[in-house]
Parts: sequence; structure tokens; C-alpha cells
Amino acid sequence: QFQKPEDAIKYRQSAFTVMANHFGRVAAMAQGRVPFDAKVAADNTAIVMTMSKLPYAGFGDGTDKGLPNRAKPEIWKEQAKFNDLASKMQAEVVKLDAAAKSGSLDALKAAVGATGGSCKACHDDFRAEK
Ligand code: ASC
Repeated sequence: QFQKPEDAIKYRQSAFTVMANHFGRVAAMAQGRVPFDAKVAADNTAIVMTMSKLPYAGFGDGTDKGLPNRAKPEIWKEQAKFNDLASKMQAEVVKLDAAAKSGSLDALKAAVGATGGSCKACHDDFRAEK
């Protein structure tokens, strides 16, 4: 699937970048920085949901080094914990997408908060400082 560790690192970083971009558009609506448009929100959460499944294929053995990256070695030492946090984030994103489809801004706000929390929970333990 990946020829070299560099390819896997680039892949996972790209997936997170696209996911964060589209989550950010939804968060901007939840926070009132951008006018709420239910259709735009749902289009973006669908992208977040697809993207949320992709990065983890890029964390295989030997992909800790190869390009500058902020993945901590603990990812490969505490894989069950890392995978659990990944699953929790993916579950929050499913709820985020359902909230967007409901058309309720209040539901979207709550789901954006929970989803952001699930991003942060993993970053706190497994992403190095810049
Ligand atoms: C984002 C983003 C993250 C999370 C995190 C939430 O929009 O890019 O990594 O939310 O900041 O705490």
C-alpha cells in the first residue's frame, strides 16, 4: 500500500489536513463565525466522516520516522490506547454527521464540541509539540 515510510507519513498527514479543513468549516458555523447553512454543514461533515477513516492506515510499523512529523513513539508502544482514541473520534464524527443532517444548529454545536474533544484527547497523549 505504501512504498516507503515517507509515503505513509505524507498520506496520514494529508488525510488529517483535509479532515481538519472540513471540520473547521463546520466548527466556524457552530461558533457563529460563518452563517449557519445546514446543507453546507452536512456536505462538510460527510467529508469529515470519510476522511476520519483514512489516516490510520498510515501508522504502520516503521512509519515513526522518515519525514518531519509529530507522531510520538507512544503510538507504537500503546497501540490499543491509540486505536481506542481513533475509534472514539470516528464515533463522534458519525454523531457529528447525524447532527448536521438533523438541521439543528444546537445539535451541531454540541457535536462539534464533542468531536473537537475527541481530536484533542489523542493529541494530548500522542502528538508532539511543534
Ligand atoms: C480542529 C483541529 C483539531 C481539533 C482540536 C480540538 O479544528 O484541527 O485538531 O479541532 O483543535 O481541540
